[in-house]
Amino acid sequence: ESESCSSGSLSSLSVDTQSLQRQIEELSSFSDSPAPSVTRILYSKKDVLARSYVKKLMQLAGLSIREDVVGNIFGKWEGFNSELAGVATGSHVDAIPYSGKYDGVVGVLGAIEAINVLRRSDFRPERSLEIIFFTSEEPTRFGISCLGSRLLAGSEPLVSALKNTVDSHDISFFEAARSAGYAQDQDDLTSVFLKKGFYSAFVELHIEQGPILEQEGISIGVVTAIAAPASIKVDFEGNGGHAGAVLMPQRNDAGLAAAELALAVEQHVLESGSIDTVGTVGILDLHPGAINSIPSKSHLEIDTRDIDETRRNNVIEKIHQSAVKITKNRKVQLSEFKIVNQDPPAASDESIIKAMEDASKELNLTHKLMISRAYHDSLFMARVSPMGMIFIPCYKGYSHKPEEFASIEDIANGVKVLALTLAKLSLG
Ligand code: HGY
Ligand code: MN
Ligand code: MN
Ligand code: MN
Repeated sequence: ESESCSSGSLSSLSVDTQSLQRQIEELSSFSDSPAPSVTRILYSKKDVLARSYVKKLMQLAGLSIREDVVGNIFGKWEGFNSELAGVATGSHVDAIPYSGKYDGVVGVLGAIEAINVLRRSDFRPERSLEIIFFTSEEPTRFGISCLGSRLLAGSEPLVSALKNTVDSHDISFFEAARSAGYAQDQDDLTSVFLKKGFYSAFVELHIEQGPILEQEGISIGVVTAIAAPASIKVDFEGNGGHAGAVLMPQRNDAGLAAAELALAVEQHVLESGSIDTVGTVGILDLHPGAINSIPSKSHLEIDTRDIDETRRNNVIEKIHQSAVKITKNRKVQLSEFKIVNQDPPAASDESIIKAMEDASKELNLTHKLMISRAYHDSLFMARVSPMGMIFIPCYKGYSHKPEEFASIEDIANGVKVLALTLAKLSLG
């Protein structure tokens, strides 16, 4: 079939918005926090329920399903030239505590609906189309972001790290994976690695998680690059003691050391000279956590990012220097300064950018080239396949909180652009 006739006949794509909306609501009910928030942690009971819910939708869409040892789930539509490398799409459904119902979900349920849209248009893919449900994109349980896509991208350091990784309840990664029905007989995680060239393209549909598309009234974001994320774990220790009896000169307060470092993160980020440098301290625990006991331990987790990797690394270096300076001034110990991940940014593939732009134009949808400040599984898929991302607007750019919202019209636009882009790439 020639590309023009297929994409030409595809311009009248119809999305079943009613069932897609219902699926988004039903999926959001698998949550460990009350509606409208969503909390869905890797390998939890709610995560397992969400997995079976999505697998059922994949089956209904006529996809053949397989799962790898850590629970990346694949739904495949065999192409008529299936010996060619396939085209993949997908996202995640795990959700950080008290977050929203669209982050990741739009790229999984929307991908399944995109397949249904293509089937309804009598399209037949040349290259197989495969949906990937990444096992865990959020760092919540084990402190490692994009765990599934890092392994798919062949991360040896992650394979060894997972051998002795435990969550905050001291449950090991493998124990947790087994409780969800994965990693049964083998703990050789290299079986997850994708062979280079396994996919000819990977495209992810996602809410923007920023305000630009909504503010500018643009329907589609065509992502050109994904910013470089990094996370750091820091522990300070002091002598603690009675909050009334110990005089100030005798104190080495681990809590105040943490507070000073948190403000240092902000200062180094603001000094970077670019609006693209960001940083925050999203986790700050004090021990023993009693109002009248001087903190003897503090634990911080720092998230800092930039579209420019060198600038981001300079900030990390300065944060480390501040941590050391604080230990000297406050006579506390720096018992841990661990860079958990320090990833490079990723650029989208030019031909995929063109396919997404052409699809938006053919569908008469306004679009804008833009960077993604949030990271995604696409950041790691870009290491093993040409990558692209499609953004849709979300309410005031809200994300990672219960007010997160995307209209079904915007979601349907994203699904159509994804469907047409997949069609183009699968005939390529
Ligand atoms: O944090 C992120 O950028 C992603 O949304 N998990
Ligand atoms: Mn997220
Ligand atoms: Mn996400
Ligand atoms: Mn620690």
